[in-house]
Amino acid sequence: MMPMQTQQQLNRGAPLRSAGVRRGLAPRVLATAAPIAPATLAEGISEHSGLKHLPEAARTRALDRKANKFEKVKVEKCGSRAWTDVFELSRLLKEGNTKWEDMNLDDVDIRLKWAGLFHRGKRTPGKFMMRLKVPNGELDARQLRFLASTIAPYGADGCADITTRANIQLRGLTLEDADDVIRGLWDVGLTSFQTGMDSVRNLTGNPIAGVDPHELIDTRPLLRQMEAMLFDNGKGREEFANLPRKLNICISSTRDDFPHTHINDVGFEAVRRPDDGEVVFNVVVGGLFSIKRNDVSIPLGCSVTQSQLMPFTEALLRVFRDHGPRGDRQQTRLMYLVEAIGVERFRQLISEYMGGEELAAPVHMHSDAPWERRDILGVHPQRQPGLNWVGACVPAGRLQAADFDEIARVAEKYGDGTVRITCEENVIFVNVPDAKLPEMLAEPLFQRFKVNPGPLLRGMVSCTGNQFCGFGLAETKARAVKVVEMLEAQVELSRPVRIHFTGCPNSCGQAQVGDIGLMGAPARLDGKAVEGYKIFLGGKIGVNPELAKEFAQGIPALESILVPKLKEILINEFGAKDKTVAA
Ligand code: SRM
Ligand code: SF4
Repeated sequence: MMPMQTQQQLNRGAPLRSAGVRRGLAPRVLATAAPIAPATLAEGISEHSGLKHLPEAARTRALDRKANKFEKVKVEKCGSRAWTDVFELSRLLKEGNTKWEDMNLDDVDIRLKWAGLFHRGKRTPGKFMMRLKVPNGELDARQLRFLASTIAPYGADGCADITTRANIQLRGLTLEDADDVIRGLWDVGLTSFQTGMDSVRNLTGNPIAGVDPHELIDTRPLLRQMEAMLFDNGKGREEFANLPRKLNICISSTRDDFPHTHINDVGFEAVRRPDDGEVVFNVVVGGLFSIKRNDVSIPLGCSVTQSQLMPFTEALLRVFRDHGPRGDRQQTRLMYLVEAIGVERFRQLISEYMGGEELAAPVHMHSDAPWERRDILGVHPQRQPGLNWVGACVPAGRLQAADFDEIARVAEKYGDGTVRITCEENVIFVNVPDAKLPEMLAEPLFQRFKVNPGPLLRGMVSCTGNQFCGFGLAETKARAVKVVEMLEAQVELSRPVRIHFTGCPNSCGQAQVGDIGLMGAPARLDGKAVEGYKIFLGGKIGVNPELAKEFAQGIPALESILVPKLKEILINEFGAKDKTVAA
């Protein structure tokens, strides 16, 4: 537990509640923001500085007067130090040898994110969210049970979420317990390292990889290998700890584009080469959502073979690290580097970093046959005869400790003891024999996590929202479930409609990907400022992806206003029938 005195200090609001903190920075960071004189370089770079792995030009950018404040935090001490600091802080707190008020605020609020610990200082002071890495969203029963054990001790504060990157976030953790949880994660083959700040995010692939009759390649071994290479088997790779910004990478193996290559910084699209039938990957780069800009990725103009995939990814990361912008934080994502130097030069740099490796031209990938993006919830025959995958809807992705245990039990009893979690925040059981289906589907778990949910619940996605997230302008998860339930009671739809809720313009809930997107935004009601949403329409994923466009703004978040507004949209734009009106 957090010391009482500190809890009071946090509640009192000083100094953590300053404007700096609201933006994710403590006042002390702002105070140390003066540029470091070039003389520091001449004296040699501290082994603790984030400059250590940067070449001269990148150091200059990191030290520039115009470098953003996170660059200064990294110059002072590399985020990778959190990989040892977290154990030290946990130990000192457990022994009672340090107090919260004595700790470095940059470490607690910023650098610990490199170890996957996000202090939820604004909403739940003293409690941390821990973000994991689950490559390709695949978990086994042992891992699921361990996850249950990490949150169970925190009672009502402890819960978890499946994220929009097919990943797990644990909630309610204290820093005292972090060291034990990290060691336990390693023991079961998971990690929380390099999941936050300027690191590569969870690697996403096809959630039905290996069982999908339509996949071109099983994305799991590729992503596992990439994970091991990029993050040194979960222990953290210092060389990649000081990127200019986060980087999202995914591999898509079907025309459904389940991992959304169009909104990842780096997307690998599997395609079969017509001449020799080998599966290679067309590369697209620069997709991003942010407060300032939302864009789909653009073709890099090359394809990579399976044997080039790892060296290519490693080289791309080095190019981004060494050449990426480090000024205005809102202009540091990969797209800005690609635009600044041009697609050709960016591709050429990657090839140079690969030792002059030739990169082949992209391969024409789509057959002209129409393709409807598949809905993978429900029971589906696998490519292995007699076996099925069973997709179940986890409303808003929220899980309790008991849910993890129950998912593990069901996966072991009826499947092969593994599950996949998805970017739509759902869970897929695999390798279920035909004969076991009836008994499995009668399990109580599927009364809550429905295998055949309604047309809106099955496509509903929600970010964390202001329940835990300091950026949140609106509550999302609980409201999303409520609003969708109310709408399903009132309208009849002939096809599913995907509604994405996101609490602010960072768009972690991918509002622009949904058929309908709701984004937390200011609104007014009877002249007073209230929580509200913007509404987006028309997101498309897969072949010819499109981002949803803003349709309405300033909609108060009250169900009495939101539900009729969405009902009208469903009727006018999606052909819904009003069930409340007699025929
Ligand atoms: Fe996100 C920051 C949650 C997917 C764009 N995101 C945050 C933080 C860390 C802010 C904070 O410190 O509180 C949120 C943590 C809240 C919490 O307590 O959970 C947060 N993002 C999430 C998750 C959990 C949403 C969810 O409910 O699923 C997702 C975790 C993914 C994961 O497992 O790693 C999550 N975030 C995304 C996505 C979607 C995606 O990757 O497909 C995006 C948009 C795509 C993109 O990145 O281009 C996204 N998050 C952001 C941004 C805007 C980035 C930018 O360039 O400006 C921020 C703010 C930032 O990084 O400064 C942000
Ligand atoms: Fe937080 Fe905004 Fe991301 Fe939602 S979209 S998790 S509110 S940063």
